[in-house]
This record gives sequence, structure tokens and C-alpha cells, in this order.
Amino acid sequence: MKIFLNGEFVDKENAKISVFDHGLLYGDGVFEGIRLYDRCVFKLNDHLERLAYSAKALLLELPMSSEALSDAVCETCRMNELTNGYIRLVVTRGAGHLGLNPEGCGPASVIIIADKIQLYPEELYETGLKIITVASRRINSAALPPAVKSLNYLNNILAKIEAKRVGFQEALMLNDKGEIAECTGDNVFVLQKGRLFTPPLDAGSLRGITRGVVMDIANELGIPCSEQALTRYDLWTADECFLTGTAAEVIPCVEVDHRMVGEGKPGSLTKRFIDVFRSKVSVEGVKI
Ligand code: PXG
Repeated sequence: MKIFLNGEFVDKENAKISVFDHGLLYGDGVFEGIRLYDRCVFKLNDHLERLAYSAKALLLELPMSSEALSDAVCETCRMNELTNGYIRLVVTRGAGHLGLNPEGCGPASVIIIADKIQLYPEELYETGLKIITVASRRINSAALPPAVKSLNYLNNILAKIEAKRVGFQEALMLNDKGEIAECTGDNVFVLQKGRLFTPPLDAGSLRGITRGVVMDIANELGIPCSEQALTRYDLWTADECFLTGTAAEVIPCVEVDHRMVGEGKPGSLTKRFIDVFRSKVSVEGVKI
């Protein structure tokens, strides 16, 4: 496996960065998880735009232009002879001193890993996920804007651990008002009486790329879709529920907090979203 590291391709064993990099010392950096489908990088420009916004929010200057990053992502896929896969693009603050101050750090490191993806088992797309609300909350937007896809995922990791420890694969995270924010690495949608709802970004949701694609699909299918503050009650009483994310794609959710969603199996509209999503992924990407 060849890793892109600061402009060069290096073997996995030699893909190393400094222990003084603030990405490691403080989680000071940004990243994207991107999918390659049938030699097409799905929504690459949207991912690069989100990366640029995340970096700007952190006053982190990207050491490469979006065009150069786009070329590097494609080249990393070609180098590794991938047809389908998962790309992790990481930009760290760079090596600096043993203090929080990022002045004097740098240059920023750019890492691109292109690998196969560990999917949820296909069976789960047929049977659906069961999720549970956990005590770990989504970070307050006044503390760190949830739109910033930073290297700090500790509260999401704690939420994942909490869910796993009690036998669930995914955790439902609330914001500090007690509204639904999202799952640990996926956005949440509910269908109620033929309408689609998802929490607004200010509820603590990441502006998920897959979330955006699902909103476009709703538009195409003529299903009304709106961003609305949601509570656990809305999920408990929904007709259908599904999660979206680059890794998970569109995955049905059939149980929330021990309450069956709808009939307790993936709903018919959810299945349509999954089908349309799958039909788009390889035709709408950037060819490598
Ligand atoms: N919310 C959060 C907090 C995320 O990190 C999403 C939603 C979905 O966004 P996209 O753009 O992928 O539709 C993410 C996605 C994982 C994992 O293991 C997920 C993400 C990052 C790292 C790992 O599921 N990000």
C-alpha cells in the first residue's frame, strides 16, 4: 500500500509523522472520509470544500490547493489500483512546540490513505440497525462548531463505546437541549406520514455529504423534506428511520431506545432511498 504523505508516495511502513505534530498532541487538524465507487470518487468537490471550510474555521492554512488535493486523492487511488474503496484525507497542524499555541507549527501535513472499506454487513441493510441514546452529548456549538470536521472525535468515540458496551452498534447523540443531533458518524433521518425530516445543522449535526445527497433524492422523488428540531419522541414514533454517512451510506434503523420503528423492519421509502442512492454513486463521481 502506498500512502500520500506531503507530496510523496511512501510505503505504509514508512508513512510516519512527527510526535511533535499538533494533530497527534492535540487533535489539531481536519479530515474527510471519501468513497471511491467503480473508479469514481463520489462528491469529491463537496468533500474538498468541507475540508477547506473546516481548515478555515481552525485558522489552519491548507498547504495544497483544492485542485492539487483533488489530483492527489485520485492519484492515491490509482497508485493502489483501487476500483472501490474508502479514502481518508487528513491535514494536521504540523510539528511544533509542546504548547497549545499553533504559532511555529508547520508546515501542515497532508496524508491520504486509500484502502478497502470495512462495511456494515450487507445483512444489516436488510434487517436494519438498532440504536440507543447515550449519555455522551454532541459537543456544544459554542465550544466547537459541529460543522468543523476536526481530528477531535473523543465525545463521539465515548458515545460509540457506551452503545457497544450495552450491545448496540450505534449511538444516538443529543445536543445539550436534549434534541437529536446525530449518531457518532452518521446523520439521522425520519419519515413521518410521507414527509422526511432531519435535524438542522445548529442542532449539532455535521453537514453530511450523504445527508445532502439524500435531500436531493427526496426532491427528485417528490418527498417533502425539511430540517427540523427532533426529539427522541419523534424517533420513537416515526414510521421509518435511517442513518446516512459516507461509510454507512443509507442504512435503515428499525429500533430506537427499545422502541420498534414502524413495523420493526426497513420501511418501503427507506428502501427507495437506498436504491436511488446506490444508482447514483458511481455515475456522479470524479473519474480517477
Ligand atoms: N456526522 C459525523 C459526526 C461524521 O463524522 C457524518 C455525520 C456523515 O457525513 P458524510 O459526509 O460522511 O455523509 C460523519 C462522517 C465512521 C466515521 O467510522 C464517520 C465519519 C468520520 C470518521 C469515521 O463511521 N464521518
